[in-house]
Amino acid sequence: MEDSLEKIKYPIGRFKPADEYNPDDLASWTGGIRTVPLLFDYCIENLDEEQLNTPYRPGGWNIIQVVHHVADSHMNAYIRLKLALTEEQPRVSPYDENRWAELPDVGLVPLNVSITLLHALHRRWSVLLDNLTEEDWKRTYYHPANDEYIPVWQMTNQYNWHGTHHAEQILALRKRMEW
Ligand code: NI
Repeated sequence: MEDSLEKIKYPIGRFKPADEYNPDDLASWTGGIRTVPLLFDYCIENLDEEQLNTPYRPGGWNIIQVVHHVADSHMNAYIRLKLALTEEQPRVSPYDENRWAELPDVGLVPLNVSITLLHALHRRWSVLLDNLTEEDWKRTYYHPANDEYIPVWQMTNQYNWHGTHHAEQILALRKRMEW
């Protein structure tokens, strides 16, 4: 049976935010942020240029765009985290992820560069998360798109999901294509 579009777009399901958290959750989410670059190494192993240029779904981003998108998204997340930790409820800037994915760097820079970027970025990100105080986890930033105050614990929950979500899109494509 063919996978539904919903299943192809959301192989691990849509993000369901946790209502609350405990220290084990924080350790688990931080662990996911620490290790997801390794999952991307695995996702792209031995793919050739044509495979990398294949959309993960009809009309969707190709694998190269997916990986550069994760780097774009997670750079924004890291900046938001640092703003939340150093300012009082800072207003963060939304960005147009689809237009970002069409900018020239995405077409011109090999995706290995963004994989390397993810390894470096997630190293800094997870070390920072490993060293937060109980108070730090409750700090927030203001996201104008949904008029929401997002606490640091919740963004960590969300970005842990986000990395795996995109990696699994690639792995599911490989499985369907028998690559
Ligand atoms: Ni995304």
